[in-house]
Amino acid sequence: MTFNEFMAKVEAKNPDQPEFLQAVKEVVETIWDTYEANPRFVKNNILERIVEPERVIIFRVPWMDDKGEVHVNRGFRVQFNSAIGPYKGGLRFHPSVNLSILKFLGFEQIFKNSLTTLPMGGGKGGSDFDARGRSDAEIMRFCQSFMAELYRHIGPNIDVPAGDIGVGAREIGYMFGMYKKLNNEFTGVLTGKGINWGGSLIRPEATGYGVVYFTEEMLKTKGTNLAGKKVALSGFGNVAWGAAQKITELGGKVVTLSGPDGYIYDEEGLNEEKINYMLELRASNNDRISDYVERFPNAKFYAGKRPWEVKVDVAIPCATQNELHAEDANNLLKNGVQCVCEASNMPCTPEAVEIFLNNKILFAPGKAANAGGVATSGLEMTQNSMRLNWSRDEVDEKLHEIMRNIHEACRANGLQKDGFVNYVKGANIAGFLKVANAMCDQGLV
Ligand code: 2IT
Repeated sequence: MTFNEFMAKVEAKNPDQPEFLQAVKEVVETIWDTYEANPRFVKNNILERIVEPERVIIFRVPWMDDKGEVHVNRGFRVQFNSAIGPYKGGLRFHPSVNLSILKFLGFEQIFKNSLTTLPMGGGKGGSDFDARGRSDAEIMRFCQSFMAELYRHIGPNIDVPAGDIGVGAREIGYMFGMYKKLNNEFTGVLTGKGINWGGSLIRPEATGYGVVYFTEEMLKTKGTNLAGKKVALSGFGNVAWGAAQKITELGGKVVTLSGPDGYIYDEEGLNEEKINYMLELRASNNDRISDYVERFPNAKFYAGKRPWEVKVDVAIPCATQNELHAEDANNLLKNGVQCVCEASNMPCTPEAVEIFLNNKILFAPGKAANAGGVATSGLEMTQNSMRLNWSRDEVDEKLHEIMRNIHEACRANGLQKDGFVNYVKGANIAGFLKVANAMCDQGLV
């Protein structure tokens, strides 16, 4: 079978899933030669097996709003691959959620989790629930109803969900409470838990910190670092918050944030007060970055625009999939960007990725650069199993070490003859090999 024949088959099976097909194409394109060169993989038909989720659960989530009106959302859990550990991956609550998006995220999660070196399979789930304007009581009732079905499909050795867009400590708390009530069991079934009930220090910061550790490793290969560099971030949620903290701590200057309504440019750069304000903005449930300029009037708001038109040294997309297009990639390059590090999952379109790779700048794919979040979830699972808690420094040191190792695995597998490192290829090959070998070892299941 050729690569094109393979893709045609996957497309015919999943015609209505553009994000999933985009994620599959990127991975399979870059591992194709490695796959073909390994007769064991071909004989076991690993590729056709790896693009099919082991199981997909779709369920009804009924809930009542504060006025007594009944609403219905759709709930999902994609249990994609358990070759190297229990299914692991976040839950996303956002009106855009559908099966294509959760299959793309679940598929990416397989390779990301493999890269962390921890024993975690790949999964993802969520719902098309829209939290905008909802009260705390409504969010609690929704989370409880969601867990009233999900609980029968998950467990600390089966499937361990966590947060993603729209799911933070508050939602994890309500879901954990409901799981505990239904199962009468206190276990590490979710990660991202509160610090007093099984959570890990550093987990809230981990995705952003990890992205910055990875960025520093990339810059180091060019003999430089973040100190004094201007950085554009998109989004204003958990990932951007953690990244902004660590960049600022290392002497970099974060000059942009964004929301669905546009972006803000803050020439002075973010500081502790502004970074704390991001939490306030998120808790307000209104998704408006324009509020930032009311609080900090020296910043400017650009309605309906993306932050990639600003002149920066480093760009770190932290919002969502396909948020950085070919036109943005060209703008960034024209303005002399040296490094683009994906912090959200698949933020750059395939055309944008191609432009960065052709121009041979430092470019890191999300499944490598943002793996610090799920890696620290893995460390939370370890602490739960041991029934003890590590200190902040212990967790941070382990996270840092994991990110250095992921960078090295990408470099080793992505190094080209001319010395350029294709981190996309490196991440996909390194992540794939471990899972593919485990699948072969375990027979046809
Ligand atoms: O995309 C991701 O890696 C996450 N949302 C975190 C998943 C996790 O299980 O911590």
